[in-house]
Amino acid sequence: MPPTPAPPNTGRRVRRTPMLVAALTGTVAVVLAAFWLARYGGSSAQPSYGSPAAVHGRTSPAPHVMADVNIVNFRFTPAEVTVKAGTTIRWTNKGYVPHTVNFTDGAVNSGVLNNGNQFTHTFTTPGTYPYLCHIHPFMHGTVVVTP
Ligand SMILES: [Cu+2]
Repeated sequence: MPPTPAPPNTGRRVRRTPMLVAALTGTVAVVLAAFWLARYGGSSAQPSYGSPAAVHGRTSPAPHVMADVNIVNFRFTPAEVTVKAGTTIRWTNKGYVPHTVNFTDGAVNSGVLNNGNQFTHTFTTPGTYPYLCHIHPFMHGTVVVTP
């Protein structure tokens, strides 16, 4: 059956009104949603602004932070290093005499480091870590680990 031609004007008006109401309701809903987003979406976006900063703060110690101590001329250079927890210290024997890195508390022992040998240790706990060369006990060094 072919579509009946639209009835005269009166019929159209009757049909338009609900559509207009629906359109208005939709517009109001969109405006309300926009307001809601502006107010609550905005405030909930702020924590997500904060979290990248928090992540950034967390990642800065995480990527391996290294500090170097060279062993030259029967000295640990620098003799004292202050690092943040999570830092790895790398000792390198740049001399031609074997040396060691021995924590005074006995917790860490590098073994003999010959020329060019390296020893690394990651410090996770804040504190003061004195060490010496077992072969030359007059060689002292200290690692200070801050939180
Ligand atoms: Cu030594």
